[in-house]
Amino acid sequence: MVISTIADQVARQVENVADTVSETFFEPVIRLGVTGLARSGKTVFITSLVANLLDRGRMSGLSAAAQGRIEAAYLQPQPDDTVPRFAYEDHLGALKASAPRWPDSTRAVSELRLSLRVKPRGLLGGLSGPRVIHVDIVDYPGEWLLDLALLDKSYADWSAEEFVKLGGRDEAAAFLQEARAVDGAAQHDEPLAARLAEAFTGYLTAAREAGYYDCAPGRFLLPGDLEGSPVLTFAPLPEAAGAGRKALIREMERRFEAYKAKVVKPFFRDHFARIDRQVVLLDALGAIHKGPRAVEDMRRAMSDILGAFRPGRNAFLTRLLSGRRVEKILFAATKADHLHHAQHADLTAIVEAMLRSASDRARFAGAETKAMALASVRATVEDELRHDGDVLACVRGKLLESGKQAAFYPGELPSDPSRLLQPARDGADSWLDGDYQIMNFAPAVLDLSPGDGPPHIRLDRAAEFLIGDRL
Ligand SMILES: Nc1nc2c(ncn2[C@@H]2O[C@H](COP(=O)(O)OP(=O)(O)OP(=O)(O)O)[C@@H](O)[C@H]2O)c(=O)[nH]1
Ligand SMILES: [Mg+2]
Repeated sequence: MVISTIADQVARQVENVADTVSETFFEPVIRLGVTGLARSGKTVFITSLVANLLDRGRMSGLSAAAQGRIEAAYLQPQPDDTVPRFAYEDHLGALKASAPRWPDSTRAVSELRLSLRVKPRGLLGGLSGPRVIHVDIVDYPGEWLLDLALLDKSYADWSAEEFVKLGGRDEAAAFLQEARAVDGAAQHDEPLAARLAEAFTGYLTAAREAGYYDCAPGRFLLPGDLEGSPVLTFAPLPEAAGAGRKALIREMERRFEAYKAKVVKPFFRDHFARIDRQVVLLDALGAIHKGPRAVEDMRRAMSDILGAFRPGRNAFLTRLLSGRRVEKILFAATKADHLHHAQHADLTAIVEAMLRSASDRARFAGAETKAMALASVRATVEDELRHDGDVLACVRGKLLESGKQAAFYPGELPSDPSRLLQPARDGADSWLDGDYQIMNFAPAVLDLSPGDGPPHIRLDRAAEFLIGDRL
């Protein structure tokens, strides 16, 4: 028994060493994290990125592809046996169907290994043979990153902050009423705890719907297989003087701590700490459509996310990373195919301005960062619309809801981003200058020539920034 355990351990160590040796000396691995809040476009991004790296006809912005140095690209079994595989074939299948669909929503972490056989650049290319570089793509919900802030807080601090924040939000009225009526010092009662957690989850869901991004704890919105478990059955409560060991508030506190220890920390340890490059996807057009508050919230979420990547911000994380750090972070506004290309520069400028102010706020000095606007899968074509004697540069596509073809002009984005960001910061209720529309387009039928991946906008540039220097 003992001997077999030891043998097992030795075998495992040998395996680990073997992994490390092959990775360091022969086959470098890039771990690319892909995150973003729900519906920001993570699944479509990964699916199209992989399809376009397998068939590189539309990847001229990726220099290794343009120089013909990528000899082969193929999918391989991923290194982590316990992480669900990213269902690439299913997602691509949905996009490629004769009646194309967007892939289903995904609610947890998943992973895919894409391996590239690359000829080294320059002189070396002629001397040494090609190398294999593995790109491990890890898809995880952005909501989980925002939980990092919870690690620094006690239950009492967190509750107090939540009550201040929720006080200003209509979506929280029902929960606040219920929570304030509760005596936290009374003995713990499971049905009551469950009711409070449910009301709190109801608030989080409504808040997210309304455009708030600071909806932690993230797993309340994406519970997965933790649904109904005690780590997700708690809520903030007002301070309760004289609460004994068996009081409701003590049990809530214990569960809050369990959430930190058993949900938040393992995610950072097992996934986050191993990432080399990161792309954060933002549905910036969606936020602009929702209004100034959503834009301001997105800016804050960006700085919270950046904060997570700043070494030294959090004691737990600093210990965990021990000198390792993410080298590059791309903030990408997705779904740019909702805009005519004449407006892309304005969208990029808005995300750039948000990133600048987020870096100031997070006092970020770490990874190289970049902002850009892209479309993972282009669902529209460009068109012109005549309106009151003007010609509007717009896009045309098939509407998701009705299946009808329609031309669409979302509104004129200002070329000076502060015209959006300033009112957002000042807490304006609506945009003064105009209204911004959004429409959901169905994916277009993909009629691909051999060697071409799905049509996209600037996905090749995103790949160049994220992995180009390592190829
Ligand atoms: N027009 C257009 N729509 C897109 C694009 N990418 C995503 N979308 C839309 O955004 C929706 C969400 O995209 P997903 O890739 O599923 O987003 P996600 O972040 O994986 O969402 P969850 O898994 O629910 O968190 C899709 O169903 C599409 O409607 C794009 O490049 N162009
Ligand atoms: Mg998804």
